[in-house]
Amino acid sequence: MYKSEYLNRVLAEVNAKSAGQVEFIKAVEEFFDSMDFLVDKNPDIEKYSILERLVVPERVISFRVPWVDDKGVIRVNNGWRVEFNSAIGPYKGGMRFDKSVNLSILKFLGFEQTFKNSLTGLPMGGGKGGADFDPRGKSDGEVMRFCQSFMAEFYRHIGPNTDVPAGDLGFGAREIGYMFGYYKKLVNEWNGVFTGKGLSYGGSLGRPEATGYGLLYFAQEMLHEILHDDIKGKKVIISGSGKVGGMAAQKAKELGACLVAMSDIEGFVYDPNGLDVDYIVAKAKAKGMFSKDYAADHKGVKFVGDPHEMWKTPCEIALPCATQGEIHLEDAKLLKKNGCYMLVEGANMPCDVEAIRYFNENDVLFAPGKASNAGGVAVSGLEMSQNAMHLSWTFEEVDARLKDIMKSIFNKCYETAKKYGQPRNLALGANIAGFEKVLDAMIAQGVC
Ligand code: 2IT
Repeated sequence: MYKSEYLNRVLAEVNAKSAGQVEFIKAVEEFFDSMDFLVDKNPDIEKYSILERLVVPERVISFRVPWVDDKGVIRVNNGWRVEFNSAIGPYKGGMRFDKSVNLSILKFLGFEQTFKNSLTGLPMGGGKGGADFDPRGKSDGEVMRFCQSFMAEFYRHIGPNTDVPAGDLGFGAREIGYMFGYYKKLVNEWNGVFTGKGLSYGGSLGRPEATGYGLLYFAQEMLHEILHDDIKGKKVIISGSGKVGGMAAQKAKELGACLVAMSDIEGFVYDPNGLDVDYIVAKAKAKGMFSKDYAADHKGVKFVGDPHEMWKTPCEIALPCATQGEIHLEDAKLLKKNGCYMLVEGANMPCDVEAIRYFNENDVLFAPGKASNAGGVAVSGLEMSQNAMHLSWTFEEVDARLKDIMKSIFNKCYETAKKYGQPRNLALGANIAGFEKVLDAMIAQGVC
């Protein structure tokens, strides 16, 4: 229950109209926690029915993706693109290929993306898409045929000024390449319709590193500006062996942090003296996982065959970088009990709304993914600029811009949180600061 009757009414509508969409409803609830500080102060929000409009995607595209596997069997998956909000720029956001993908998850991700993209300061709206297709264990030929079948429908909905997809879980350089190639063939035009492209065809240096590096730049800002401390020597734990986790581990090491535990889908490894980050990054890149090999190759390291158990590990800073719903209230309590005083989300909503409330009430400094993992989409925005200008920047130039953007996102969140009398509540700061620009744009553009 919110203080504001308006919020209670809109949430009831969301519950009724999006019944069963658990992830999406949770994302709206978390966002409304922050809106409760704002809606009474700004009557325009209710007057223009902004929240009623904001919780309904502008467009949802849902389609059949038939493809032929290596044995000649015809297979069918579901494909989607949720074009959530284009008030401040073309729809922008990643594509997820995973068995778990459904409309609820894509709506939650597209909703979050709208505020994340706004926080970057770049002109990008929010969108997200994908398929309930698992590329793991599929041959390159199968993945290519799937991507081409997907694009045979998808091409008509996207474009460099309309909707610009990128990667997410299960959707990396290979998938982007196949999709981009087929798009180009269908529309007979070379343009920057995807970001995260390979370097040989318009990709940006620094894009693969951007989310993980940006996460650490954001964490450093939190430490410097709020806790008057530094990450050097801090005991850090990271979940997830994908690009975000790997690049976060690499930057954490470079900044002098001590990575004591890290997980993949098979389990986690723990060494209070610090893990070998180079080994982990190389192994994860080659195989997608590392923990079992790490334990076999390093004497005295502890291996546990359940990644979720890692949240019981003592640490100072936790960086969940795997996926949504990794950290529940009980995990949050254990983290706090075992010394964790700062949690920075690398994934999208790895923490449940109850866990976030607990952190904020119990002195664990928390940063929401829509702010702290925005480095990925920020560098996607820089890739769009480079494509539009027909030039490419150096890694150093992109990295310097990324650092500036992460600093500026942190400042917006922190200043907004202070303005609302909740200086340590960066989730509040991120939600309100991300929302305000979208609000202005929606009011200015009338009822559409
Ligand atoms: O969640 C995210 O921000 C992404 N998957 C990246 C989106 C993008 O357009 O680069």
